[in-house]
Amino acid sequence: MNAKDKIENRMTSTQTMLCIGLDPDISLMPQKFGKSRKPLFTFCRLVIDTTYESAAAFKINTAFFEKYGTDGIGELKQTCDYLRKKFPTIPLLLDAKRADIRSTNLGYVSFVYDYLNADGVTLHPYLGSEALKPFLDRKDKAAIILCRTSNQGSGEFQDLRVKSKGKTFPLYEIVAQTVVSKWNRNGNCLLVVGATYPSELKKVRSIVGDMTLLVPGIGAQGGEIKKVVRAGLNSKKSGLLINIGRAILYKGSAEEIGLAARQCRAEINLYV
Ligand code: OMP
Repeated sequence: MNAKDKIENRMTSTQTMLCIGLDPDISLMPQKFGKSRKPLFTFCRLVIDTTYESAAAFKINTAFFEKYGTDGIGELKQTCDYLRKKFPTIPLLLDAKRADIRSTNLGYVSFVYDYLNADGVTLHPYLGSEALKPFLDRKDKAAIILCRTSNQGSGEFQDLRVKSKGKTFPLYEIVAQTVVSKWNRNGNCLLVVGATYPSELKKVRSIVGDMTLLVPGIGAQGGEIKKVVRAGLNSKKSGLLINIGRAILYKGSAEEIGLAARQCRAEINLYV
């Protein structure tokens, strides 16, 4: 099954649009994890085991593992293997924000898809589709392309007005238009739009039809579930992977983490 179908199946079969962000930060975890031999893996395993019922997908951010060099990469691999083995029907998305020239991308593709066995990866659009071909050609995987990011300064480039066919549009709209009309030939593209920009999310939805959007920025970054769901649902009352990391991960005990995930999922469904 390809990644797009896997994501849609999971969302439909479990009635959830919650994506759990696995961003293991030792300074925010209960102290006992810091003393463990494999703190990142041990913490992620606990989060996976306590939240999987609420999860439409897990998004693993590699930065939190890369920070620890070879040990961190080992724990990243272990976390991916654990997820694939124990919950094979739950999509595993990698947040690594990759993109380079085409030949270099082949290395990234091997790391992400052959070594880690992920279902999709986040990508920068800046180098264009010619460079991203090794990702876009993978019909079985999801190419998750940054469109309008959640950070405060995202407008510096993404709001720049660009002329296209006699009209001007902000750059993020050009990205959305281009991805939906040209890059998505294999039906394997998703776009990233920050929860902190609900008006822009609404605009992107009007451009891309039913394409699934990955929406990070709820909670710790100030985004609100209600605004995201109202602005971003597609015509099937679906099409959102609402990513939440810190606002679930660092709630305390395993029970509290599980409860936080269930509450987020319920809040999302309240507005559908
Ligand atoms: P929390 O703010 O803790 O929920 O985590 C957000 C996660 O989403 C982090 O892993 C970010 O790197 C990621 N993210 C954003 O916060 N904003 C974006 O615009 C894009 C991403 C991403 O690509 O996932």
